[in-house]
Amino acid sequence: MSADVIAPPPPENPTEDWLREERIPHIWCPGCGIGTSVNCFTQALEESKLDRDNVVIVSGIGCTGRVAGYLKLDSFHTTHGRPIPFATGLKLANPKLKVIVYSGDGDLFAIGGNHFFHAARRNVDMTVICVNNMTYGMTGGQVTPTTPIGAKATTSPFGNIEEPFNLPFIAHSCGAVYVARWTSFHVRQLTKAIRDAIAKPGFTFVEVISPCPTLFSRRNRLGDGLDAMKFYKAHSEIRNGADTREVAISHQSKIICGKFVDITRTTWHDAQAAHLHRVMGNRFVPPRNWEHLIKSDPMEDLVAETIRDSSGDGS
Ligand SMILES: Cc1ncc(C[n+]2csc(CCOP(=O)(O)OP(=O)(O)O)c2C)c(N)n1
Ligand code: SF4
Ligand SMILES: [Mg+2]
Repeated sequence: MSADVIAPPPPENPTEDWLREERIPHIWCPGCGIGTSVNCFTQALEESKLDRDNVVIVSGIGCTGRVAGYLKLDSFHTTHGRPIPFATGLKLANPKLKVIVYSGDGDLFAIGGNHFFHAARRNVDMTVICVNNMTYGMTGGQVTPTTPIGAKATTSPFGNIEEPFNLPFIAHSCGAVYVARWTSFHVRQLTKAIRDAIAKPGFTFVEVISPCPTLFSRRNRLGDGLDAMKFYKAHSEIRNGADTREVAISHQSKIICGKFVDITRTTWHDAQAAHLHRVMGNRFVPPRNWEHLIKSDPMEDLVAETIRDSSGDGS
């Protein structure tokens, strides 16, 4: 090329605006599904048209836990297993925030399992995105609570014998108001699911079945990231509204995907406000930014009355 020919600028990455580019290149291996999920996430945020000053992302520890650090949002890379209580604290301190937890199957359902159950039970208003690669990727490929029976891991070289969790069933039975599962092959559906989950008040959950080619796939002789995409394409069945008891995943078996749960239940904040108003009457002062929370509240009249009453002279 002659010296006076100017090369065209590289094409803009559609997610550029959401990434802390100074932190790129990222740590994820070639063919890993985490990056694909982030692409869907940033697309969902773009489509959601949220005020990004009010969006926070919280991750735990793991390869997936690194997501928070790459996003140009108020982001928190917390300790292993603790993103949900951290996120709950953020939401309590400022109910106006849109709080999103983004972490791995090990982080959210092994060490962090207890927190997941109770945040869902309480219907704390947050979205939890779990990248389920069925292994502890970051620490070398050990068994997690989602590793299928028969799959090999560093801690089960002859194959896992422990019954894995069925994550949509757990989320549903603990009280989540929105539950969906897609694979990292289903990018459009995953993007829409994340968008819908973020838009819905209450505890919402999106599971992303994702390959870990370096540790899980290699040890189980499942090929590379592209082989995983071919597998997801050939072996996924979309069944919206499926009974969550029937969507468990076995080793290299069919993966049932779709939106399984979409219900309405009073959120923790709304229940708390209504209750305190009942008990304390006009002495109850609603939290800061309360108006934002009551928009889709099933007890809207009661809470609106709370605000009206407490904005009076307090007598
Ligand atoms: C208290 C504590 N125990 C153990 C660890 C080690 N550790 C770091 S990441 C991780 C597993 C993460 O697995 P997962 O959440 O599935 O994320 P992935 O790497 O697969 O994306 C473990 C056990 C730790 N950092 N802190
Ligand atoms: S070790 Fe596995 S989960 Fe971690 S970045 Fe590599 S492929 Fe992804
Ligand atoms: Mg994992």
